[in-house]
Amino acid sequence: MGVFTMTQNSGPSNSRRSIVILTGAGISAESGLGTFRDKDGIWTRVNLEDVATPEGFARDPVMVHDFYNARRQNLQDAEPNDAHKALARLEAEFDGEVLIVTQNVDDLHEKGGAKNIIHMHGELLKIRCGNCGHVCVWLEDISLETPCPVCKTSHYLRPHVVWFGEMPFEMGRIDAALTTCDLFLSIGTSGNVYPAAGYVAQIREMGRARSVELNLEPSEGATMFDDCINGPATEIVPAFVDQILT
Ligand code: BJW
Repeated sequence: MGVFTMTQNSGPSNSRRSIVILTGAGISAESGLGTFRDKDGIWTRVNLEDVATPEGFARDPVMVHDFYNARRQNLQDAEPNDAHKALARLEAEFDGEVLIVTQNVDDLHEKGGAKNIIHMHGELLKIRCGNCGHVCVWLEDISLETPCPVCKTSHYLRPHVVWFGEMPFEMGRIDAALTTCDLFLSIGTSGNVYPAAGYVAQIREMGRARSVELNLEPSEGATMFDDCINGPATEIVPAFVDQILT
């Protein structure tokens, strides 16, 4: 069976085909950005309750700023890899809709040339003001004294990322895309964090789309997918995209 065989119940034959691609830290691993839960992952070095929860930020904002300042600087040296570029090529050349729903806070999909992207866990190169709500691109370090560029108040800036216990962004748009897609790909995510971890179950329940996991190794939910392809993203993603486009 081809990698993108429309199922019998996948909608009217003249409807435009649609692909939703969920990505996680594994797609950026070969660009030098750390994953979270692998043996040398970020959560083996820092306690996630300290740096990735609103409670941790309230307890020790300086530590949280230090953590994100370092990652913000590190990200600016990172380059997209062949997996990011292959997804951008898919978006440009596929005769239908391609939506990338990334859990990643990096900008490597954009740098790789993709355009239709939802950052459900936010963006590391943006900040948000807790006082006036202003969101903007920010490449420098932030401290408690850094004033908001709009309301000028200090002590309220935070990274524009989604911490545990906070609502991910654009949930309605993601749900709508999952409901109508014909192919669901999950790339480089361990399937530990909800709601993203539940998308494959939603896809299965609807019985409309084919689901494929592309990951270094089988994830927690691998058995939920119709197919699994294992290996480094820079190898398996370009090969898979080639198959779809031919
Ligand atoms: C390679 C590779 C290579 C390596 N090639 N592959 C049940 C339902 C709903 C919610 C919950 C629930 N149970 C619990 C919750 C709450 C919670 C949650 O999920 N907790 C779990 C720990 C159980 N979720 C939340 O709080 C979320 N909000 C929420 O649920 O709001 C309410 C709501 C309810 C119902 C519906 C809708 C909403 C918010 C979660 C926020 C997560 N934030 C973080 C930090 C972001 C900022 C930052 O970067 O610091 O997001 S945590 C971290 O994990 C980050 C990631 O996006 C996320 C996922 O990690 P990811 O990408 O999967 O990375 P890894 O490291 O886990 O996996 C990497 C994979 O790549 C591995 O499999 C490797 O093998 C592979 N790999 N190299 C290919 N070269």
